[in-house]
Order: sequence, then structure tokens, then C-alpha cells
Amino acid sequence: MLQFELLKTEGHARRGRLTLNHGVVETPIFMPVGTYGTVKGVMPASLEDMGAQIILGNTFHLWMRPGREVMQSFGGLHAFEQWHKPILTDSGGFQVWSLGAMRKITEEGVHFASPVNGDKLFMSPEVSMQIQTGLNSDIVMQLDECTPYETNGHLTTEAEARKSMEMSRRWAVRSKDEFARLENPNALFGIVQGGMFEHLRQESLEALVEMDFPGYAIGGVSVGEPKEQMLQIMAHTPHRLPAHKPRYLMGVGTPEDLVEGVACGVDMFDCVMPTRNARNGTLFTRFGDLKIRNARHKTDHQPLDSTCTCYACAGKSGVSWDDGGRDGFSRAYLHHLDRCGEMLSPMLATVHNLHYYLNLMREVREALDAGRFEAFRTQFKADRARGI
Ligand code: PRF
Ligand code: ZN
Repeated sequence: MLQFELLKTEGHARRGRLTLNHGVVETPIFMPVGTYGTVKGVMPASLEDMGAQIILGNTFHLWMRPGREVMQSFGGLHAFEQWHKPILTDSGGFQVWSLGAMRKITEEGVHFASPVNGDKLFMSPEVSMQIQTGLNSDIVMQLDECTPYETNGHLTTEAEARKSMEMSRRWAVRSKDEFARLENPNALFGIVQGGMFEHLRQESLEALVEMDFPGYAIGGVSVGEPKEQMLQIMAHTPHRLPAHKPRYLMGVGTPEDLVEGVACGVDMFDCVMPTRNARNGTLFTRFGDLKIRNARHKTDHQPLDSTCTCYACAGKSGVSWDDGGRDGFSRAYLHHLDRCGEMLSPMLATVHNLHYYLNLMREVREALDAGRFEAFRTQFKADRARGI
């Protein structure tokens, strides 16, 4: 089941409420990525404390390990990973595509060698629906082909993008049929493709809208294209999708991209950026990004972000440095942990970055509720550009 209630709009931006089998999701929302059935380095209880409402899982990775039998013996992913709120699973299209030379894509599906043990495997729309049904994820994604921006320096042509988009469209039909045959009680999203070509995006979205999915995703962006082209697609597609259905921009992006995405009418986002960058020592803050490996942090007593109430910045009290709290961890300590390769270093960094992303979306929702999203967007950009 899926219900989507549109609570308020400002321009193309929307404040909504999504009701799924495992709970309610307030939108716009950021969904932390939990590829292998874990948001790397974060306990589910911490995710809840940070206000995560829905997380991602990956069909492809969970199929490789632990495999369908183990997942099904637990009745799905929720019980296995002990996360009892909603889960969205990606179909495997993007992950299989990322295998590069190790796979062969045909009309029937994708043939590839398992990166884990070399076994010959086959992923089709039907197989993807069967695995995602076994995972019992609240939101299931159709199998699609993520059209590349370029391949070995060759820019994808219109003819190539059309061929790819049309196959994704046929895979949408097969995904929907199989999803219905399996009597999956959750919701299936269609994925708009079409590369960097607006008229192909338009064709793709019209065909998917005709098929009447309960929600829609925009795929094939943030695949190596220049930022202006990503913004062009973001400006084109979301607001043309049905107003009363949720819209999900796949694999995007920076904090700035999220706020622009909301302005373009997107409701849902996921990205590895907050978690991956945390592990590489890049921290997001209200006043720009901070590289904790930089020697200038060696003796700095300040927290990462003086306005942040996460456990890393504000400790157990949850009182930010600006509000007088002094029990958070210092930049000097985080710099030290990183230098020593301590486990706590990526853990605290991940907590902070995820908190930053989740809190950013909370602020976006509050701004929309109050009818001041445009003012928020202007202030946000100015703050981020200030630098830390
Ligand atoms: N398709 C699927 N998953 C995705 C993408 C896509 O196009 C992207 C593109 N940014 C990220 N994840 N199925
Ligand atoms: Zn913090």
C-alpha cells in the first residue's frame, strides 16, 4: 500500500506525507543508503535518533550476499537488519550497469558474473521483482537501464538514449506485470529515463504515467554529466509528473542539489554522499564543507558545526555549541581519531553527515509548512557559500 497526501506547495516545491506499510514518511525526505542491509557504521537505533524515516537497500547486493533464501527465511529485510520503519529497495539496474565490462545487457535482462564468486547470473525485470518481493520492501523499483552520459569518452547519442529509454519502458511493463502476479502488497515505482534529451524524458514520463504507477523516480542523472545538464533535467521532469504522486530523484546529491531538487518538485532523495564522504573525512556543515584531515584542525576545540545538535557535535545533551552546549567532540579530537585510523572516526563523521542531511530536509519541511521556502533557499545558499 501507498498513500500520498500533498499538504502544501510553494512554486513547484511540495510538502507531503507518504504512508507505507511500515510507517509514515514526511516529505521532502532524504533516505540514507544501506546497500548491504546496513547504513555503514550506524546502528539502527542511532538512525532513529537522527530522525531517519526510511532507508534504502540494494536488491543486487543482497542477492549476492546473503542471498534470497536467507532473506526469505527472515520474512524480509526489516527483520533481518532490525529496521522496522519503511525501506525502499533499488532494483539492481544501476548496480548491474556499474559492473561495466563484466555484464551483457539484452532485451531479456542482464547476464553477468557474480563479483563475489564468479557464478553466472541473470537479472531480469521478473527476477528483480521476485527478489524485492522476498525483501518485502515498502517501495520496490522497476528494473531499468541507467543510460550512461558517456562511454569511454563517447557521449551517448540521441539514438542510443532512445533505444535505452525504450527498453526501460518495456522493462517497466514487465516489472509491473510480475509485481502484480506476485501479489506484492507494497508499492512499485516507475523510473523515467531518456538521457540528457528532454523530448525523450517527456516520452518516457508520458508512457509511465499512462501505466499508472503509485510513484515515479527520475533516473539517469548524476552519471558524470556537467552540473548544468543535471539542473536542466531537474528543471524539466519532476513537475511534469502527476501532482498527487511521490517523486524520487535517484542518487542525488550535494546539499545544494537537494534544495534545488525540492524547488523543482522532488519529494525523495538518496545518495551515498553523506556516508561515503564521512569515511573520507569530508564533513558537511551549515557554512560549507570541512576536511577533517586538514592540519589546521589539530588543536581546534570547536565542534564540526556550531549549530549542529548531532551526537558528534553536541554529545548526549544535544545542545549545540552556539546554544552553550560544550559536551560535543572537538575538531581536534576527530582529526586525531582520523590520523590514528580509529573506528570511531568514520562512525562519528557518519552520524554528523547523516544528521546534517536529515536536518536539512527537516528545515526544508518547516520552511514549506510556514510558506517561506524561497527565503530559506536564499539563506541556505548564502550560508553554504560563506565557507567554514
Ligand atoms: N536507476 C536505478 N537506480 C539508480 C539510478 C538509475 O538511473 C541512479 C542514477 N543517478 C542512481 N540509482 N535503478
Ligand atoms: Zn554534527
